[in-house]
Amino acid sequence: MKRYSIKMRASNETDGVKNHISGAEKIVTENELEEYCASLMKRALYHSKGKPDFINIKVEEIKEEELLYLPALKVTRVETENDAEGRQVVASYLEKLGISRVDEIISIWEQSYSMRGAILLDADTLERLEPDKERGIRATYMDMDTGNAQRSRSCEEKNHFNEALVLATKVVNHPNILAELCISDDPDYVTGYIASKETGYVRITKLKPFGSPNGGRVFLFRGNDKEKEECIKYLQEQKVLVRMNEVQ
Ligand code: PML
Ligand code: MG
Repeated sequence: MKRYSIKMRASNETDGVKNHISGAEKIVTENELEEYCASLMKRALYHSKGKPDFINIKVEEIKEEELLYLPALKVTRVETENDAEGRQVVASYLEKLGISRVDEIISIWEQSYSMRGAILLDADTLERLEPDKERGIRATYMDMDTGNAQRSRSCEEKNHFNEALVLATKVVNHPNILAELCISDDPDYVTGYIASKETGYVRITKLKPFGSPNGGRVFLFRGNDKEKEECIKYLQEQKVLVRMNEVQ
C-alpha cells in the first residue's frame, strides 16, 4: 500500500502582517488519504486562533525505504502551579543535561513566539543557526506508527500531546540535538515540555498563563558547521514514523 505525506498550513493577513493560525501533518496510507485531507481542512477552518484567508494542503508520495522508524520517548509529567514554576523546572532539567547559560536560553525562547518554525540554538555560544530567522526550522515529515492498532480516524481536533511527542522524538534523536523546549501557541493550552534522549519527554503542566498566545520551540544544538547542515536536513526532510505502542 502506498503512503503519502499530507501537510496543512493556514494563515490570515491583517494590516499586511501574515499570522500563522494552524499547521499539521500526517503520513497516511492511500486509502486514508481522502479522509485525512478533509479532516485537516476542517481543522484549518475552525481554529481558536481565527478564520484563515489562506490554506495550503500539500500531498506527496513517500517510499517505504525512505522511512526511519523510532520508538517514542519515555514520558514523565511534572505538576506545576504556574508558568514561573514551569520555567524553573525547565531550568533544572537543562542544568542536569550539562547546559550552562540557562537563563539566557530561556529568555531567547521568547524570540520564537511569532515564528512558524523553531529556533535552532547553539547551546554553548547561543548563536541562532536558522538560515531564515523569521521562519525558523520546521521539523516535518513525521507521524505516529500505531502498528496494527487502529488509530483515531479523525484529526479535526488536534491531539497536542501525541503530535508533540512525535515531533520531539524525531528532533532529539538527531545526535547533535541536546534538547527541545516547547510551549504551545494555542491560547487555551498551557502544558509544555522539555525533551531530550537522556531525560525523555518531560511534560510540564503549566508553562504559560491561560489565554496567552505566546508559544514556540527551541532546538538546542551542539556541533560543527557540517553537522549543523546535516541536522537541518534531517529535521526538515527525513521521513519518520514513531512507534507509540508503549506510550501510556
Ligand atoms: C503545540 O501546540 O504544537 C505544542 C503542544 C505541546 C504539547 C505538550 C503536552 O501536552 O505534552
Ligand atoms: Mg498551535
